[in-house]
Amino acid sequence: MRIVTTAAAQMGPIQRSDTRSVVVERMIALMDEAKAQGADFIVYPELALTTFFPRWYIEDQAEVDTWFEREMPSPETLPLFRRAREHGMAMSFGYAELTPEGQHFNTSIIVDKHGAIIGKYRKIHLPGHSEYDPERTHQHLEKRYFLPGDLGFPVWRTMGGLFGMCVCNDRRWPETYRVMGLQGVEMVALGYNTPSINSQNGAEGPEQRLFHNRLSVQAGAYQNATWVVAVAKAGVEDGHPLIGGSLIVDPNGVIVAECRTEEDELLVHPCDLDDTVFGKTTIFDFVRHRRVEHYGLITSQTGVVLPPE
Ligand code: ING
Repeated sequence: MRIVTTAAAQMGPIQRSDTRSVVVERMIALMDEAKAQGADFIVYPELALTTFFPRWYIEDQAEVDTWFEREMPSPETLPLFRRAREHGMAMSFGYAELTPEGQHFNTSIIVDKHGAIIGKYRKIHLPGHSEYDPERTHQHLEKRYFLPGDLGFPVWRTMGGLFGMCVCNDRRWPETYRVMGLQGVEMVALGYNTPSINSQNGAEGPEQRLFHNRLSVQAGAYQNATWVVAVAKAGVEDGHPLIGGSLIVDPNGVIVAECRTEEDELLVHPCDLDDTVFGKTTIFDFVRHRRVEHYGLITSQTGVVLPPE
């Protein structure tokens, strides 16, 4: 038994006018509740410190940069790191990273129970667009504000197991989980900010968004025999609704806990990392069953092969 009692700390909306300090207070309240329920590890959403600012078209780079953190821990997040160390609790959260070289990433980190940042991931699959699109009901300018991640999908040995991260749109791509699965990952921690409606197809509403969230996360977990903890920033931010539906999914793809609200809401579950062993040594024993020599076409393909005229 290698139990990591894991808390999914879903957060409700963060308004454009909310300060980071007020947000950190909410994160600490969730952390205290997680401690009271015996959690060893707490996972927060993507861009957990601010509103989902990529919905706004901003031309002035200095204004864009106000949404980014130049250092971590930053002055506003120091109380969170301190409380985590007091609780002896590991944590993962997402934030907008501005590097000393001036590069902008949609980043998430894993911090161990001593308060040391042991892992960093930068979002690779950036959805949306880079220029203002008047056709859309709302903007989604991640391609404008962030560079694609340059760290790959690492897996770290910590908390007695193998942990990895991804961010939001990454969870929709099977490659994300498989690259970590091939490294033996036993728990993937991810946050998301997913609009409840599609900016290009009004027909797709929250029900379908929630369905695709479950589908993507359950498939990733099952097909790589890993736990997946997927945590939403939810609710209405300055009039723009985001889905909730945070999940803890076990290595068989079974949802063991799911949020019901679009507010700050905590899930806590004793995740036994040994529950990954059966899948990894039977149906998804990659060494015995994958036939990489036959996959060449897939790795060389760049886009969709259209049917003959
Ligand atoms: N948000 C959304 C997500 O991938 C999206 C964007 C929603 C893309 C639905 C495609 C379909 O969950 C972020 N931040 O990636």
